[in-house]
Amino acid sequence: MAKGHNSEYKKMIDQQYKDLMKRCQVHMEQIEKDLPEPKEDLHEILKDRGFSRRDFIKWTSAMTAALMLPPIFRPMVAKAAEIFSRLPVVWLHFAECTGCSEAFLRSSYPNVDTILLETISLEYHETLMAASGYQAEQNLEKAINDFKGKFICVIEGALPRGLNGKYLTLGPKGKTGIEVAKEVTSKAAAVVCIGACSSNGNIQAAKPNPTDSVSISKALGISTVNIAGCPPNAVNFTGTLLHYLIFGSLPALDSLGRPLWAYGKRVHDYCERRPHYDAAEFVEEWGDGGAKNGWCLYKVGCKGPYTYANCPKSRFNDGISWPVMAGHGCIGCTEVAFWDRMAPLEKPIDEKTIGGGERTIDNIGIALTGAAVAGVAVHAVASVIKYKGKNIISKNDDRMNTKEENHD
Ligand code: FSX
Ligand code: SF4
Ligand code: F3S
Repeated sequence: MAKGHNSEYKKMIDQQYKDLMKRCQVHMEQIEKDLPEPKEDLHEILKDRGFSRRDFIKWTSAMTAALMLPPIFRPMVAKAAEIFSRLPVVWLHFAECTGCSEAFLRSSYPNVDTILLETISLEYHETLMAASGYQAEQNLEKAINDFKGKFICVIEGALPRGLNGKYLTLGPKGKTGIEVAKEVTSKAAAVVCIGACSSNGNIQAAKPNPTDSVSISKALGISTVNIAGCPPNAVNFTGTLLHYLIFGSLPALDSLGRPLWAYGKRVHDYCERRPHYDAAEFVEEWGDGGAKNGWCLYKVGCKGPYTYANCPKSRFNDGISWPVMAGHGCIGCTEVAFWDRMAPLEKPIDEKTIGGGERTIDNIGIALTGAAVAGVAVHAVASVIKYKGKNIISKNDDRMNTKEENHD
C-alpha cells in the first residue's frame, strides 16, 4: 500500500517537473523571439578560449546542482547559457570601489561563469564603455527606452542621501545618484544589487556614515535581489541570471533579498575547518601550531557562524581558494552592517550584540565540563556534536538576520 502511494507520488512529482520544463521552454523561446540575437555564438567563444563541449556539459551539471534543480534541468541550464547574451543589462555604479566588476571581469583563470559574464549584453557600464559625457548619458537613455521593461538593472555601490544626494553626482548634467537610480530602476524588469555596497550600504554606511549612505532598496524604497559580498562570487550572480532566463522569475530570496540557493546556509556549515571547531581545536594566535595545522579560526575572529554564504563551496578565483582556506577568518561580508556588527574583525564578538548565532566558546567549555548544557546557544541546523566521547546536543536556533529591517 505504502509502495503504491510512493509510486503515485513520484509520478505526480515527475509530471509537475515535466510541466514546469515545458513552461520554461516556451518562456525561453519567447526570449529568443523578443531579444536581439547574440553577436557571437557561446560555443564558438568557449572553443576559442580553450573550453571543450565536455567542459561545458560539466559546468551545466555543476550549475544545475548549485541552483538546487534536479538533473533533468541540465539542458535548460545549457539553453539559458546559450541565450545569456540576449539579456540586456544596464550596469550602474554609485558609491563603491568597482571591486565587484573587477572581480568578475578580470579573472586570471576565467571559467565558464566569467566568460558568460563577458558575453553579457552590456548596454551601459561606466567602467567598460568607451563613451563618456553627453554620449554616455544618451546611451543610457536609449538603452532604458529601447529595452523598457526587459532589461536587468545591475547596481554596484551605495546611495548617499546626505545633502539631498549631492555627495554623489554623475555626468554632464550633474544628476544625483538617487535621480539616476530612480529613473533607471523604474524602467527595469528587475534590479540586481551586486556587492555589499548596493545590497547593504557596506563601508559607506558604516558608523558614523557622514554621507548618510544606504542600500539601493532603502534609498529608493524598492525590492532588490541582493548578491551580497565584498566582492560577491561571480557564480552567485551568473546563477541568479540563469534562473531568471529559465523561469522568467527571480529565485527565492531570504529576508535580506539574497537568493536562497546561494545564501541559504552559513559559511560555518560548509567550512572545511568545521571538524576542528567541533573538536574545540582553535588557532589561539596568528602563526601558532593551530594555524599551521589548519585549525578553526573562531578565536581569532572568524564570523563564519553568523554569516550566510556559499564561499567554502563556490570559492573564488576559479575555485582556487576562499578567505578561511587562505588563513583568515570570515569577516561576514555578506551580512548587513558587518563593519559595525562584526567588529572587532580579529576577535570573537560579544554574541549579544549581534543577536543569536552560534554557541560561544565559553558555552562549549561549560558544556564540556557537564554544567548548564541546557542554556547553550546552538546551531542553525540540528546536529549532535561529539567531543571526547560526550554528546553536545544542538537544536535549531533563529538566524541572526530574520527581520526585514535594514540596518544600513
Ligand atoms: Fe562594494 Fe563593489 Fe566591495 Fe568594492 O562595486 S562590495 S566596496 S568589492 O566594488 O561595491
Ligand atoms: Fe570555519 Fe570559521 Fe566556523 Fe571555524 S568558525 S569552522 S574557521 S567558519
Ligand atoms: Fe565574505 Fe566571509 Fe565569504 S568574508 S567572502 S562571506 S568567507
